[in-house]
Amino acid sequence: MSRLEASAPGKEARRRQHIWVVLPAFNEELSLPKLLAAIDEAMFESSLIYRVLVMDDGSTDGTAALAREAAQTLPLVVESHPVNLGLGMTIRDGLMKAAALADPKDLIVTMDADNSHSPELILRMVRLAREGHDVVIASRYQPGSRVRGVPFARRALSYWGSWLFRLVFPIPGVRDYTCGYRAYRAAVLQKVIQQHGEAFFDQEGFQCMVDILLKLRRNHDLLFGEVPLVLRYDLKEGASKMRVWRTIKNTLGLMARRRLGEP
Ligand SMILES: Nc1nc2c(ncn2[C@@H]2O[C@H](COP(=O)(O)OP(=O)(O)O)[C@@H](O)[C@H]2O)c(=O)[nH]1
Ligand SMILES: [Mg+2]
Repeated sequence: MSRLEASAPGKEARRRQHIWVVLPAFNEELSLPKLLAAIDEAMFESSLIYRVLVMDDGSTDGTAALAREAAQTLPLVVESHPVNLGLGMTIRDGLMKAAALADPKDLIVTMDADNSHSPELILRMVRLAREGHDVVIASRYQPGSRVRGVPFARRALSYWGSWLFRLVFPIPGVRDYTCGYRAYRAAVLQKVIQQHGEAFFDQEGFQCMVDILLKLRRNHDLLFGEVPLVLRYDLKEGASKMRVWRTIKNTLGLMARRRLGEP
């Protein structure tokens, strides 16, 4: 009884909400098995029905093979890019695929595949979404947020970035514009994909996360919320894949274009 749940006698069977966890993964063989086990445990303890979508981005290590092996025992789909296309295109393809598979009432979650985000937080994101939020962000800037093991320069960058975004592009309810850990109501993504197609996700690098928010912000009906993130960067296996200067340059360029009203 996973897809369809029995209802009261005489009523039609109802489908319970599914949580689609999209994992953009580039050479994450060290983290992926632990993360998949942690997601499964968290979903089981929270009594949530889930599917994982591993979006392998042309990894050259064992990421794709490990994911396919895990698919034997876990509710998991693997999609692979033949070559490395970068985070933006991977988020695009992961969200498009999840939106195509999901029911409008489902929730689509993206999180890093590097073990720095705890899947236990998904339960709170689900609660906020069920209480009426359309997008829920795991935020480093809420009471109760904690950050462990992030180098000072990265921390400072993200902190001042948050201030700049709030000043230039305020979105009620949003303080963390760049974190990759988010939940979207599936209906919201399905609608923008129906309207704009894959062109909705046109930023190639790490600035894709900001870009999605700036585009969704145009829809004034949407409600954004945040839950406090405990970022365990100290648990991250391997180095960060973010090219910091390139990301700063691309993000500032994106802000300037959006401010000037260009697409
Ligand atoms: N698809 C794809 N994913 C990437 C790439 N670079 C990083 N990622 C993924 O994006 C997420 C964020 O990268 P990460 O190194 O954790 O960045 P940081 O946490 O901001 O330092 C992780 O899940 C990575 O596997 C890339 O070139 N392609
Ligand atoms: Mg990370």
